[in-house]
Amino acid sequence: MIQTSYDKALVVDDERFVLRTTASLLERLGVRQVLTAESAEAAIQLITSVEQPIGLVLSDLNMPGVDGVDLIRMFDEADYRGDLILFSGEDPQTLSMAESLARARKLSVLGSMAKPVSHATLEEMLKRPSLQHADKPVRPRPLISHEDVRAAIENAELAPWFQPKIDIASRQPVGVEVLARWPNGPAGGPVFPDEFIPVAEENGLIDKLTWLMVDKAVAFSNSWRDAGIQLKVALNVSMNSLQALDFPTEIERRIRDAGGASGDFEVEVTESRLATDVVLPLDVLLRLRLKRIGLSIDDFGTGHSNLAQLRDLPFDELKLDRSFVRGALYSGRTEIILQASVDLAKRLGMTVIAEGVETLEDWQRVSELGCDQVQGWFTAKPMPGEAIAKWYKGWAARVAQLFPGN
Ligand code: G
Ligand code: G
Ligand code: MN
Repeated sequence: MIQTSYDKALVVDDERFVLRTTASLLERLGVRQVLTAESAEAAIQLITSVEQPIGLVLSDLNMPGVDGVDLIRMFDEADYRGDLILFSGEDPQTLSMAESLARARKLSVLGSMAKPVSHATLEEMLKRPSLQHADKPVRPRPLISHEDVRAAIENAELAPWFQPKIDIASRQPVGVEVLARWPNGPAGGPVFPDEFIPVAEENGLIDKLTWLMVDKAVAFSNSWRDAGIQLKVALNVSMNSLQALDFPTEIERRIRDAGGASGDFEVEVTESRLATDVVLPLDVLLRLRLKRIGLSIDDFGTGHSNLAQLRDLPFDELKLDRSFVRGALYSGRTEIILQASVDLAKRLGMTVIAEGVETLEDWQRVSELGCDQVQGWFTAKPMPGEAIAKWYKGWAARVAQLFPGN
């Protein structure tokens, strides 16, 4: 018997027989307590009322009065943060669409399966890594004010954290992505970018935030260089900031004034939450290129990143969105899209990096697809600049363990 990490699970189906058999399967697989619900409404009530959170929900996709689309919306609106397995008598294509819909809503879907639920399939699915954002708070916090964000930027309370990028062929760290962190927010604890980036964007503070990240990141970059560590530093810049024609000159000046070289930096173009249909200005991108600042298209496969941009704009790196990278393990269709994206980018002469690589299995898969680099929790979570040198040394030892013999 495997030992699952689930304390409490919930099975949702309108047929009692299915409830009973599935619940007993889960118990045999080591789940301590299994609750059941005969309707979506009853399930939502349990999810929102039970004190000890439910870690896993197995739900039928089609129940009287509630179809799969409603069901997924209900889980999302109930702010369910545990893992989810969908099952149904529908065809595999429908199941896979439902899975994608749930993922688009940021639900942590382990997978989907056809009825009847079998012991072997369930056992395999329970071993899959959870997609829960483990280092993020489970409940949304109260909204933070733009005064707080402004003060945090002006007092330089925000810090750049860094997540390594590794070259697959050489297994060497080649760069780091800068991710803004606010360690001591208004409520005392850390505040994550999902909360303060939108506030900064909506209140005209995003450029100030970018410059703070640049100034601080260049200082770290210098210290690594002095220690013999060469890492290209990738800054997240929202499309809104790139509308300003003087952006390239300003970023270059900041890098130079802080003692860095612009060729050691790149810009990851991220979607702005303000305007989703802004066009990236070619003149700004061209200027960045002339200054040897790398250009990376972020979150490829979602939102703003599209084929027209690949056609028209001089990107040198493509970052595959992590939702694709994770999904690749479980869906044939995703894998086809992923393979085509990688081939396309390679033929356009771009470097391809896979985000969200969490396991060695992910690493091997994206390596087989032809990706050049990986980034993700498998190699390292984002860390403060002071921690990079130590991590860098430790990585060499880990490579020797992970890939013995070469
Ligand atoms: O680790 P993570 O929670 O840091 O980042 C969440 C999101 O916030 C990512 O999509 C990332 O692009 C964005 N983000 C993180 N740091 C910055 C930043 O300095 N500027 C901008 N514009 N976006 C950032
Ligand atoms: O800019 P971008 O949206 O790509 O930001 C990267 C985001 O992904 C950050 O929120 C970062 O903390 C997160 N992240 C980085 N590596 C992993 C990973 O392996 N798994 C998951 N789930 N998130 C990751
Ligand atoms: Mn990014």
